[in-house]
Amino acid sequence: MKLYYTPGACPLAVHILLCELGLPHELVKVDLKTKKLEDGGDYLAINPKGYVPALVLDSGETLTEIPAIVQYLADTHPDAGLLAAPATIERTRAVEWLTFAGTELHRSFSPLFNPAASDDLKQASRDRLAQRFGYLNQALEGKAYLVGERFSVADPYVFTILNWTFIQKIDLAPWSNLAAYHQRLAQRPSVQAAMRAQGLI
Ligand SMILES: N[C@@H](CCC(=O)N[C@@H](CS)C(=O)NCC(=O)O)C(=O)O
Repeated sequence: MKLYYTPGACPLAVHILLCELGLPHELVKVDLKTKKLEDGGDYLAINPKGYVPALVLDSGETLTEIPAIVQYLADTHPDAGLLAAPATIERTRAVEWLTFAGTELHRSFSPLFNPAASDDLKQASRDRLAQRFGYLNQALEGKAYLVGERFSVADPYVFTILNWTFIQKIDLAPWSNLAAYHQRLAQRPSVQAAMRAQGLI
């Protein structure tokens, strides 16, 4: 498999999962400004959407969109227990968290990384994130992971997004469950392996 990524960006969620599942993979770095690969190749020829991640399977099929990719990886490796069976509440909870991560957390961060975004929009995004972090903090009360008692496909995505709080100087201290959750996941071997491979630690 080939994972098209940019260090520290959201493909880290997929990368963690590949490490968690022990799946052999090649990393291909994408320059998001130029849409070029390190060898000068055109990323748009791989993923016309122009954003990362893209995961090219050994069959040649290209998958995009984090919730879709991680569900595919977990469903094709059911023994790892990273995602419950379809039509169960536990499965739906995992998809609920993946959607929350993508549409509420990830999207709220986007203006903070956008040099063209106004200060007002950036402040509104910080306020929105604070509200969502409050909810997440409550949901994590007494829990080690988002779904049930075990690590699932939802955790690497939320972990990846929480990493951006350090870049954006958002102090997690007011949300102690969230800070502890991030620290706990940061110790996980698959998380460390992916972060090391991306040069983040
Ligand atoms: N909906 C996409 C979002 C991916 C995304 O936002 N990727 C960012 C990096 S974290 C990106 O490549 N941004 C560059 C761009 O949009 O041109 C997914 O779930 O994979």
